[in-house]
Amino acid sequence: MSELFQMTRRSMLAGAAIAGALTPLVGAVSAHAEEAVAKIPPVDVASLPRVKVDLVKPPFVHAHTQKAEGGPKVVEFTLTIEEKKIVVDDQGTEVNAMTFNGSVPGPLMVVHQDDYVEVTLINPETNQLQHNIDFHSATGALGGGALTVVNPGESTVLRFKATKAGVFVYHCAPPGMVPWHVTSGMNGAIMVLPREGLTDGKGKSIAYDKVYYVGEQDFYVPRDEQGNFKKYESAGDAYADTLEVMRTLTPTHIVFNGAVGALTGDNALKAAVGEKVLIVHSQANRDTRPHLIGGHGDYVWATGKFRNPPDVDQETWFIPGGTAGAAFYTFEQPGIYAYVNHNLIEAFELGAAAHFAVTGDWNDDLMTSVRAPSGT
Ligand SMILES: [Cu+2]
Repeated sequence: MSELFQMTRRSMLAGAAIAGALTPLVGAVSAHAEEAVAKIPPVDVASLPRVKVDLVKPPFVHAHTQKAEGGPKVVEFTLTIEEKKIVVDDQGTEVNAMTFNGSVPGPLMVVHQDDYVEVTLINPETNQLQHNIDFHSATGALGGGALTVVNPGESTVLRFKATKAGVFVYHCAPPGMVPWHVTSGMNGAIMVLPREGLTDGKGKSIAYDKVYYVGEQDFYVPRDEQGNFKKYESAGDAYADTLEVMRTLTPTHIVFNGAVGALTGDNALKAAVGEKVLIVHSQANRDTRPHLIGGHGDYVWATGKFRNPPDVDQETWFIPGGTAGAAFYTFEQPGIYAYVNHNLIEAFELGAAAHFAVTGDWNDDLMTSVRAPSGT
């Protein structure tokens, strides 16, 4: 424990140093902002309507409209940081996770372009570590990371304008400890929809019937001399050993939504033939290459940014680490589909796989068993 507190204190000191180093930057930004204000009429944020959103646990996504109704709004979210043990496979392997709102990944937030995102970040005093949040969708101050460092018992409110449409990662980025927090589960995504909703890149609207959020996570669990995964009382106790495994760049687990099997079998994602499904997929740390076995990506924004026309009819798409991507597909056949990271070792040996369970009528025209497997 004393080691943990020393570490926390060290990270606090590092935080103070970074905050100090940033002061001139923030000042410079303010000076530029004043120039910009002279050219662009300022938005009176206080006069904008406010909407409070209750976030839901992935793979589900809170209710939202795909086309914006009215003008820009201030959209309020609350993220409570939870340090907790989670089990990441069916052997009972534990990770001393760090989470936004208790889940890995954190919840998907949805707003429209030019809305203001107002996030209350709470670090309860029951936690032991310092945290913050860096939004890849935000502009300035390390994505908000420099303005949101909270110690246990503190909270903060950050507001940023969602200027760019797309799906974007957010993650914790505490001074000196960024990769440890990110690979302990502290990441999620935000979807900034174009105000007119999604289009095929040629002006045709493509509304989805359902949206699912898949957060891919690499874990680095230390082993004992016998090769068994070790357990620790707290994240702080696990830190030194975990860092050693992290530095090998070889994850012990690569999973969707926090655990092997979190989205398979009884937990399969549900759809029906004819349903248009948007899959938002984030990976805050490593590259990934989603593939829907037996299906396709009809429209794919692999790097997730909606001002680019989507790629069409994709088999596998590449999402670089630190990015969220989006794929839109209309299911055409019933059955169980595996949705995997098509590094198949990562999918089948390390856990990066989900299932879609699709109901509906089989289309013989698309596929028929002409002769079932049999002896010759
Ligand atoms: Cu953190």
